[in-house]
Amino acid sequence: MCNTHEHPHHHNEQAVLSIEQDILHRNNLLAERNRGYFEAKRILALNLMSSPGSGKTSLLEETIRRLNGRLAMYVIEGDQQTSNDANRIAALSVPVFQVNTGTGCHLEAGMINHALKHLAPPEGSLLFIENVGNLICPAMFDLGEAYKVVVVSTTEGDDKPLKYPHIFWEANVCIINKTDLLPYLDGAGIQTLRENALKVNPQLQLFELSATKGAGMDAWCDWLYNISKSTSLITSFLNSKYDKPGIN
Ligand SMILES: Nc1nc2c(ncn2[C@@H]2O[C@H](COP(=O)(O)OP(=O)(O)O)[C@@H](O)[C@H]2O)c(=O)[nH]1
Ligand SMILES: [Mg+2]
Repeated sequence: MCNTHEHPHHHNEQAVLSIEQDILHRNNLLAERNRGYFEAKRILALNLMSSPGSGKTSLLEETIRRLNGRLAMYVIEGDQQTSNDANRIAALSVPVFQVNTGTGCHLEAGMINHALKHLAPPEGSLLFIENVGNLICPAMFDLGEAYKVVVVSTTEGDDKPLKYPHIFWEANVCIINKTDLLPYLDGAGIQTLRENALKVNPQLQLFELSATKGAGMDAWCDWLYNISKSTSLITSFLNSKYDKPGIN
């Protein structure tokens, strides 16, 4: 029995593997196009990823309130269905484009490419991409962003970085949200969650905050403001070097 099944099985596995490779390869090519667009226009793009309900949209709302008038901000929202999150962002008068992925569990570079044509963020702006709520699939798809930000909330349990390490490996920044709920939770508090995240990826830049109550938001907004400004300044310095007469 086993022998007769072995052969066709083998072929199926190869077919699945090569389709997966094709999808990821195509995604990577499109992600590079997005990256080139961001670099040319000195746009800082951040990809926010988390489980559903960790507080990505709340974090964006509070960040926008605090940085409004200081940075030009644009948002791409990803969800399987509804425009609920886009409506929350639009209420703050920030340009937003909603992508609905239907049965899809993550955003892909081609969707960002499409959204960019509608949003047309100007030179030097800050672009937030809120990914579909999911700790697994979004980690595999490069969107051309400069930073991947993983949001994890205190109520999710402190072992999540160990159970879903891939997204924590891929991320540059980890935000631990809902610190205001710590007094109501059993367990070791925030320390184990912090340690587990750093165990998986010691390079993670960590922020601990409460998006709805405001604690810790200043450090995150200051960091964001500084990298956004330095992205536009560094690139403009490089551009100006190449713009100089006599350098071809
Ligand atoms: N207590 C508390 N609740 C929060 C915080 N951030 C978000 N929430 C709540 O968590 C729920 C999900 O938030 P949302 O921003 O929609 O999460 P998303 O699915 O990751 O975009 C909402 O009821 C928010 O009000 C926080 O820092 N503290
Ligand atoms: Mg959301």
